[in-house]
Amino acid sequence: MYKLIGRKGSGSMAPHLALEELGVPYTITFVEREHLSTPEFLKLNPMGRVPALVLPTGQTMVESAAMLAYLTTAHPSELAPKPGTLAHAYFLQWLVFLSANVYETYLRFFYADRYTASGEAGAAPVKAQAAADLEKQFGIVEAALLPCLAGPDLTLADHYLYMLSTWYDPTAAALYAKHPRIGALAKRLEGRAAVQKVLKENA
Ligand SMILES: N[C@@H](CCC(=O)N[C@@H](CS)C(=O)NCC(=O)O)C(=O)O
Repeated sequence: MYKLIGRKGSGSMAPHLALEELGVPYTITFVEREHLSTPEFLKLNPMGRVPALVLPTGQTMVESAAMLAYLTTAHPSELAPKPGTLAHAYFLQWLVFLSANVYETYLRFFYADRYTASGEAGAAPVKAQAAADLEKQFGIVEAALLPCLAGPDLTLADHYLYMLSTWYDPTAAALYAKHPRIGALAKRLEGRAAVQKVLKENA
């Protein structure tokens, strides 16, 4: 049994979607932000961030993109290309691109004050740069969709993109209006029972 620790609507949605789609036994525990700085949680993730995933063997792993790479290898399915293929190379490429760039840019956008030593005045330009970076990054993703990230077939990298699209400010719909391929992918994913279930649990 996997045990996922997350917060509603946060980065834990990506492994939550993966566990649900792969049909493996798991539990999800949603914690409040204050819990992330407790000694109990810091033992699981010294960065004090969710998600954290306790594996069936009892050890814990962190980093959402690594969780998807791991889970799709441990539980092969049609939602990830076979390791060693070109499609798998692109699957990994986009997982890392999304987590290293888009996720990170969202953190600068929503927590701009953490990225400056000059208080509120410093936060505004950090946030503005992050907004510009998000536009560029989503533009790169839109151009790459064929119609999915790793090629013609849906993979869990697309679910990761979907999670990130739901964080768009002011609304996901505004992102989809600018980037119709990302919008079409989101609509397709929202038609999946596993995605609906996870969305409901994160509401
Ligand atoms: N690179 C990490 C990022 C994790 C992360 O930043 N999580 C956010 C939630 S989306 C968090 O726990 N923030 C709590 C905080 O910073 O106080 C991953 O992909 O798992």
